Amino acid sequence: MTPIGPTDSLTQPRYSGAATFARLPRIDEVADAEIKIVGVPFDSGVTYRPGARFGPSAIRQASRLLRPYNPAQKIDVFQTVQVADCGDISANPFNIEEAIEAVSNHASQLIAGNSRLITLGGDHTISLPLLRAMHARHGRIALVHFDAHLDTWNTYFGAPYTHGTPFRRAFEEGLLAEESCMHIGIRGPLYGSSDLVEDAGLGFQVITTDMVAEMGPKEVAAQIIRRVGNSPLYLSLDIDVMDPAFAPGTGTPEAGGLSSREVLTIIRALSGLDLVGGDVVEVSPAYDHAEVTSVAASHVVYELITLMAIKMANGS
Ligand SMILES: [Mn+2]
Repeated sequence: MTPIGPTDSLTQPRYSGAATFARLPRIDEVADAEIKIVGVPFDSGVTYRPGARFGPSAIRQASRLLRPYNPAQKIDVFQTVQVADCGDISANPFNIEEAIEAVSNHASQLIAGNSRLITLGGDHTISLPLLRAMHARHGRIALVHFDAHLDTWNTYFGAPYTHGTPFRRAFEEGLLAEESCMHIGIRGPLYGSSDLVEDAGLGFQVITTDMVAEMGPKEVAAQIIRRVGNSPLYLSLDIDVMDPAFAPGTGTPEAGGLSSREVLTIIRALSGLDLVGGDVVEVSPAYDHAEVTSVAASHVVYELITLMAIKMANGS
């Protein structure tokens, strides 16, 4: 069956109509979708600037400009597999435990068949419940985490579930294929050198922003491919992995980051990996200018969809 693609922007102007991701159909407009997009407007786990609850709607708005054919990957993404927008998960802003429960339950329903899921955040707290859902469906997950920050801290003000702690909890809960996990783009000041020691104890390999600059995006991708192998892969991207010049609209910016081009080049080079899920988090539109950040985020999502479409087109 031919997938139902996005609204044709040559017959209906792309700035009109409902703001689904990339003008794709809603999930209730298709029989089922092989790739599902869902938003989690939640930012009650942030430690500094708030506002990522408005990330999903900003990314969808910026995604109006995406077109169906990806020339870098030579694929008409939305004609290859059915992609649909599943709207937003309702997450309680006043109760983090209840919110993450809702996210994992809803995400589990979305991936119950053979669907792959990409989530628009929201702050980084949401990656924990998303990994819980992925683990329940696929077993231990290889996590490739693009971020300026490790996000493996233990607690903030005694709170275990925050945007700086999701991957410590995921490790403790046994969700991760530790030998396959990586952080990409780490930089900026830490609380102490113990942060890195503790993180290494969880099994992560770190490729810092400086290392990306030295080895180049293609070699970074090659190292990711070697480490992930055939494991089911979850790619979590905090938009602050990009320099504030490319992504000012975020909660905890760090100078000296990756360019959007470097990030997109790395991701494009990952085709062949079994990407079962991903998220793009920490877009905080109130700190954005001219949609710079949400445009970058929408392109990351587009490249993740493309990776999934390529893998599914090749029969898996
Ligand atoms: Mn983060």
